[in-house]
Amino acid sequence: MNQPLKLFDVAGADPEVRFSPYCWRIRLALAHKGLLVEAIPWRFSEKGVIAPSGQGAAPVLVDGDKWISDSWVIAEYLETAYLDRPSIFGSREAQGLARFINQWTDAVLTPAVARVVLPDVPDLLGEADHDYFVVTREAAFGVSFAALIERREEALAAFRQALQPLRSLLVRQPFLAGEAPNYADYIVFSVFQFARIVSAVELLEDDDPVAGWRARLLEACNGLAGAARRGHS
Ligand SMILES: N[C@@H](CCC(=O)N[C@@H](CS)C(=O)NCC(=O)O)C(=O)O
Repeated sequence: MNQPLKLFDVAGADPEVRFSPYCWRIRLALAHKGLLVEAIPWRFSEKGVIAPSGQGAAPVLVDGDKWISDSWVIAEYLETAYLDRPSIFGSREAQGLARFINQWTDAVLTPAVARVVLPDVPDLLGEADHDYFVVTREAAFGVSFAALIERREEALAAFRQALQPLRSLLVRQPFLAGEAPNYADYIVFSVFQFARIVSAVELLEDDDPVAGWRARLLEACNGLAGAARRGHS
């Protein structure tokens, strides 16, 4: 029980550049629970290393002899396995609502932000990952990176528009979870953190209430996200 947890965490050619939104929400969940973790840099070309998890995507959490994949499954595992630690959901009811936020984020926000910043990712990757990333993501989005670059302004406007439900909540309260952040905040914030690490594009206008919330989350958990290395100057 006392051996440290391990997390396979997607990294760029520079092992300190950690950019996966799914990994970021778990790193914040672990910090929220005060759990120490060894966040091991993992590249797309290293599928063999995470084979015991039975699939090929990160994050993968290793807790003793347990290998757990999929960020939502990992979050629920952490909540149950470490019940004595601060809750990342707040309550059973809030856990259900967080699941909706997870699905909304991954179905709506993550693709919307990806259309803005995805073309900046390959520059951060090593040789073994570069072409794989371009080919798989161009196929997934059905569009070339060259076309994404051309349509960046349009994609940025669509992303800002998609934030409206978040914006109207954040003018009323400091966090999605209320007065203090929890996993619901970490899920949505992880998308902004991904963009911040991989791209110099500014996603938000200065006076957007979402920008104030993002700044508060960069400071949360002892400034974990704010201290992260960005892949560009
Ligand atoms: N639903 C999964 C998604 C995980 C995922 O897609 N991870 C990406 C990195 S952001 C990955 O490792 N992809 C492997 C690949 O493209 O080969 C979760 O929530 O953890």
